[in-house]
Amino acid sequence: MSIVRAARVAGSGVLLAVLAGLGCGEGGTGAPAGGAAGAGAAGGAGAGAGPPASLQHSALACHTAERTAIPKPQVHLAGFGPAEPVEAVNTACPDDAPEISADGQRLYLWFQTYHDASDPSVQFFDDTEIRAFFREGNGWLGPYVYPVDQGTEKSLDGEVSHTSAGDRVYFQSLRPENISWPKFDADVYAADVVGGVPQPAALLGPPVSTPQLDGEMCVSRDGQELFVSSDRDEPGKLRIYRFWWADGSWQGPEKLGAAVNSGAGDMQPFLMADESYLLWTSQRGGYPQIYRAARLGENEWGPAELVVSGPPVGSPSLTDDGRLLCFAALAPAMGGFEADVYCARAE
Ligand SMILES: [Ca+2]
Ligand SMILES: [Ca+2]
Repeated sequence: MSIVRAARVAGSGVLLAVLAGLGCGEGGTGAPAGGAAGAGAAGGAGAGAGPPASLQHSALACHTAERTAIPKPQVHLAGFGPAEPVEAVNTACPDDAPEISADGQRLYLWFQTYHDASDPSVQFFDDTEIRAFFREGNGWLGPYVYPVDQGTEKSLDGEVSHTSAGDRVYFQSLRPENISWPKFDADVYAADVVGGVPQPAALLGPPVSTPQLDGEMCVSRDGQELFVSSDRDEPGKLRIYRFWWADGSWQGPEKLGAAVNSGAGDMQPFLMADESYLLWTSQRGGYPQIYRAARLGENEWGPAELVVSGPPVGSPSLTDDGRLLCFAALAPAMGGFEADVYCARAE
């Protein structure tokens, strides 16, 4: 989910009531994917087609069948066809923060059952989940619950990001293990994925997570870098920071330069598997749109180019062959927001 939106929702006081009175936990330091992260590595989510037997079908239902119209996004990438909604996964409720897997066989998203977060009946921790879908022919099987919340008492989990091999998942979460729980600020978590199922996750403590907002990150597909959205330098202003794995721990941060971090709100990074481009969501145009910048060096980036415009759009990801781009498109709805997943394919 958008940590910007999450912060706004928290301001309503609904969440604060949920969070009151709970203590602060302590987490370990996560390690990146071990060994070679080759495509199709045994034991990873990439092994085999279809859902793992232990994944359960979602029991959460959208509270309304009434669809909110979302203006069609425009893709400005040479060689790409138009963006199309992924109707097999979209509902009348928010289907947000998608990730397409490296091989295009799995699609993950963040789902919530309601729009109106000011409704006191909303159960923040119970009415959201990470969903997984599995490609079957031209469609998608699902929704299955993707249980990144194993081993914690309660959690509000956000956008997931996987290595190419699918053996490691990174995501943002609000849970009692957070650094500054019960303050509403996401932290970054990571878990091994065994047989397509995430194992209990560990908090990535400093320098990756801070007492400020940290989330909506991506792990590089080789598992050796993290790009994290955070307002650690200026509360309320999201910027993208880079971390890298060396000497057995995460090093950093390095703030990305002005080509990426405009100061207007930059978030939701995605590094392409061949590391040619970073894609991300920027509010430099006045509302969220998707941009990309060529990678010229370790932390050197070319000028920002608009990739997807239209309604507010965000959370880009691409398959490792760079031929399938998926993202979320948003519209205001019923006092909250509606989001659907769109994808565009290289022709
Ligand atoms: Ca934090
Ligand atoms: Ca939707």
